[in-house]
Amino acid sequence: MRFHFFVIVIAFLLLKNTVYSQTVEKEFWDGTVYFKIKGNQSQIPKEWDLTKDGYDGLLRDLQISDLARAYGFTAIEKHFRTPALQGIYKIHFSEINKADLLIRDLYKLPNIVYACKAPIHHLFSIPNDVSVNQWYMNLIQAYDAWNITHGKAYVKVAIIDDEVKISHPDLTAMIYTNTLETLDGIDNDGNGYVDDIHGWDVSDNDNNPEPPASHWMYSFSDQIFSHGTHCAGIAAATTNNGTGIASIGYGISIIPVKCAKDNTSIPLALDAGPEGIDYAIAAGADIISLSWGSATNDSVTADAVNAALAHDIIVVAAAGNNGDTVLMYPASINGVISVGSVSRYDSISSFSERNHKVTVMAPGDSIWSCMRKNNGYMYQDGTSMACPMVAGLLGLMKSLDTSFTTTQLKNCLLAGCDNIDAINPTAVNMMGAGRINAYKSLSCLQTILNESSKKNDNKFYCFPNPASDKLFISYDNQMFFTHIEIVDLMGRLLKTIPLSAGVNTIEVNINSLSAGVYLLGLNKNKSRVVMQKFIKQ
Ligand SMILES: [Ca+2]
Ligand SMILES: [Ca+2]
Ligand SMILES: [Ca+2]
Ligand SMILES: [Ca+2]
Repeated sequence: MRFHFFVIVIAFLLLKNTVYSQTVEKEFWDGTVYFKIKGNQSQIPKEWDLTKDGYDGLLRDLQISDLARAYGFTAIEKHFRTPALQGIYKIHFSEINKADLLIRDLYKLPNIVYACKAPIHHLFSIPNDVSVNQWYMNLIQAYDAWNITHGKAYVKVAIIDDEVKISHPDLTAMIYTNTLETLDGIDNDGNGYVDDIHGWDVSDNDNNPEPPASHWMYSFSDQIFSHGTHCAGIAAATTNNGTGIASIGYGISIIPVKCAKDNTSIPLALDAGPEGIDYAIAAGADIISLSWGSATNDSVTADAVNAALAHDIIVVAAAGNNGDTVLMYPASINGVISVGSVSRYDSISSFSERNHKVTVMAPGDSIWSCMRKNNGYMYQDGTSMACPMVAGLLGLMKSLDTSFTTTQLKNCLLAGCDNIDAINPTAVNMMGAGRINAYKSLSCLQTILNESSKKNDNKFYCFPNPASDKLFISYDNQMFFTHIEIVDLMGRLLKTIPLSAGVNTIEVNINSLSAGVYLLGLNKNKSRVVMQKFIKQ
């Protein structure tokens, strides 16, 4: 019995993040630095997992063989695939007291862009055991919003977190499937990830983002490796299936990205958040949800977030849980939607950060969602919970019509917010646009649709319709549209046709399609501007 008690106390302390295995750094992973070089990317080895020979060769190429000896490098990792991030490497080294010296020496390299420590990104949730149900759906007018639209499966929210239990019965139907990938040990779609059919585990470099039952604390606490599952449920749990919970996203898909190692020394923290963002870019996420952060504005996380923004992805992040005005990152990076938390009475949650970078507030007190244990449900508090609610709402908004730009979606998210200043006089100007209101944000988008509905008449059409083997598509490309996509009614992409400038009619062979109704989407980068239905006979 005594032994048991001892183990549980240790588990509790670890949970509170008061005891780390960290010996040197409090806010950074010991023995880990990132660095980024510019230069000839073709010299970077093609293999993502370097062999021993590749490792030595890489040290020579990077001119860091001397540093490797001096600081006792144990591994050098290169995870990033997005072109803007490909110069980033992660070094693990044994001389853990010398991180600052190593960074100083890395800055002497000829092609260095930056070098920095790897921040511990803490998950912004707090255990909670209150017991009432999904009260927040009323507060944010979700029921009225769902009368306007449900979510569409082709809208994808990436949950970048410690795990996602993709087998949970209230999540599994909503997990995105990479249809270009088959389970055969080969990277079929060439995105750099082998067999990434249902997301990716960037920390352990495998295709299974599920929580690891092997972790020694797994059976001691329901909180361990359950955070991402909870967040995924808030954004996009299966809705109207007669089980568990509803989600604001109501039909959108989840890209699960695991960013904590199965054998992590610090539960409730991430070691590979930026790498997770990199994967979400590769997987074609529309929205990225980041329920974690640090007070450090490190270069790698900023680089990864900016790469996502450059890909026209909406990035949503939790504002932080210290209950003060400190800026946390990635939430406070320019262009990120920073989300604070309110209670059911619209009062700011005591734990929520409040500052001039907060973009919107969302319910984050006593949020009932999925947990990994027994495929059940639990309450959690935190800006961690408020964040995926906003990500899920943006997914619902994007589902209303594919033509919306990210700017229009963000503008209507903010325009729909309810002002809660009167309830929170001490936090005025530190709660962004106010508390989200799903119905008002969707109404805002409807207004835009009504105003623009006539403008695209007669500029994009197809014939004959119905068609049997050939479909002719006419378009006027003064707007620099990039491509046309053929999708089925489930939103699955079947064909991509690149466009050239000018007024054109192109011929498309549709022999491979089975009989049924399809959609033609005219696209500008990631945004579908117009859609047309056609019937294959
Ligand atoms: Ca792949
Ligand atoms: Ca494969
Ligand atoms: Ca795994
Ligand atoms: Ca459900």
